[in-house]
Amino acid sequence: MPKSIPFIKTLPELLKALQPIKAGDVDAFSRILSSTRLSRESIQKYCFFRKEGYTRNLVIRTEHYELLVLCWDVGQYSPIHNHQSQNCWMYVVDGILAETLYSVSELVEDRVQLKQLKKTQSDPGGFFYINDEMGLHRVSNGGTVQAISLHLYSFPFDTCNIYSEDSGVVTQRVLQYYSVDGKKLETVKI
Ligand code: 2CO
Ligand code: FE2
Repeated sequence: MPKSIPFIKTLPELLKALQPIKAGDVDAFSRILSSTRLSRESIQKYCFFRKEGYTRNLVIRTEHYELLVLCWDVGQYSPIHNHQSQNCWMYVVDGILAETLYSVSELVEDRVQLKQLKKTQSDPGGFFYINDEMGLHRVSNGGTVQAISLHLYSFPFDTCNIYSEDSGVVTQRVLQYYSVDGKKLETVKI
């Protein structure tokens, strides 16, 4: 029987559980994220919204992983993107978020073909896992209230590929933090 752990309800508990885990231990990260039950209040310090798009707010970054709070206003969504061969877990703290999963063909003359595989909606407490072998995804807030999610990436990564659904053109995006440790950065670009 796999060892079960009690629910993690506060951010300090979550940080303590993550602290010894090394990149590559996918099971351990999955067990921790699936046992997490954080309220919006417990991560309020990291919540920033802006009208131009979702925000990425860094909680902690180590050599093995990074933990972010992402804030999605009503109607906001990510581009279709990959995860640079890293593991990605996403836990919904508040609101409702949808994940649309795509398969991608080989690159031919700088273009790919995308195929929508499925769309899954998640309430608070729900979580998704993805890596590049599973496909690409788009995350969207199609609900009527703000949404907040917790994202764990292992290893951390600073760029990803984004894919145009219409043309299949692939470009690289530099990923930016909107805030670090609860403080908005002055240097944020779109
Ligand atoms: N990967 C996207 C980002 O870090 C968010 S979608 O969930 O993984 O901006
Ligand atoms: Fe993602």
